[in-house]
Amino acid sequence: MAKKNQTLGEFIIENQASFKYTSGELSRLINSIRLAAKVVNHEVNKAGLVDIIGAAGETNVQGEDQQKLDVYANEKFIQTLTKRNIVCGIASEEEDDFIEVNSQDENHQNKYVVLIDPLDGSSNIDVNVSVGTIFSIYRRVTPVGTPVTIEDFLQKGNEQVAAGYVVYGTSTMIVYTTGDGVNGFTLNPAIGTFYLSHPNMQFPEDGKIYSVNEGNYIHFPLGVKKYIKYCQEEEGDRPYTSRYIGSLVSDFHRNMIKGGIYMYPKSSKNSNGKLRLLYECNPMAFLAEQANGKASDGFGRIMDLKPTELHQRVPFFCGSKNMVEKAEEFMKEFSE
Ligand code: P6P
Repeated sequence: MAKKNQTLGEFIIENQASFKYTSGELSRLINSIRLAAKVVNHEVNKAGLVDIIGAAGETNVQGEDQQKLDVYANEKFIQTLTKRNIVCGIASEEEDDFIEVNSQDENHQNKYVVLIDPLDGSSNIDVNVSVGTIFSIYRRVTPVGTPVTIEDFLQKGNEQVAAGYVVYGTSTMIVYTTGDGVNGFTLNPAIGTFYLSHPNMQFPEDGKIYSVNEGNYIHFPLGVKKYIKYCQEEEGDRPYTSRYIGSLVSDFHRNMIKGGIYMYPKSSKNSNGKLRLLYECNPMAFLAEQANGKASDGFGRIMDLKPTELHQRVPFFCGSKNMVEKAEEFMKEFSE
């Protein structure tokens, strides 16, 4: 049972036995993410002071300008995960293809693959708005002893064994699940220790916050337009409040605490939306469902989708259960 002010390290050890697979490997994996989070946090917190912000002059596989901090965060998480000799493969938003980790696993005995968005919301870095890291962990499905393959990464979200995020905000937090609820840990930067500050996080079933980039309104499907107008009309506990930070992790985190819905729908500009299924939507969906929330592509459960490509995008509706279900009603009623 989670006890407030427990350290992340104590929590991992205490809950290790409840995890159906572990011989400690997953614990070591979460610990490596904890270490990388502290290292990246240190750089994020001083991004304004050194010449580390601003585009690195290259673009990533998504065609987006790569900020130097994107590159740094990507390198740190990959290095830390590789060094611990626990994973057999890593996929990252910043890498065109998956990385086979066999530098220390030449016999391919490691059982886990990790998918990461090393610094989500990076366009906010040089305007001092919070950003985040998102991670998703699976057990490999191809035989141990053979090289990892793309099939190990293209698993449905409901096969995840763990998922979480780091939010580099007014404080730095790690929020994660191993399938037994969601717990949040806040970093005490003075001593570099994460403490359990938000045990058993739960989405309120209802909320009064909707998060969507309304600048895309004219490009949205009719069902999304109708739902946004529903949020804005004078009726009962509406109009709702519009809050959109432009960082999925931050909008999700606020909505999980206060109640709300985050939407990144498809549009005439983005036929499958913008967010990536494997390292953004699936991990956030796992967290949402573990916190009594819901995650949908507007018509069905995100974690039931069978991935076909590493960087594929899907429409994303996530948050308080009743709000997501209401949005789904509009999507179904006005589907084109
Ligand atoms: P837009 C950041 O790039 C991100 O992936 C999410 O974190 C964020 O919610 C969204 O894209 C913002 O996209 O098109 O509204 O600027």
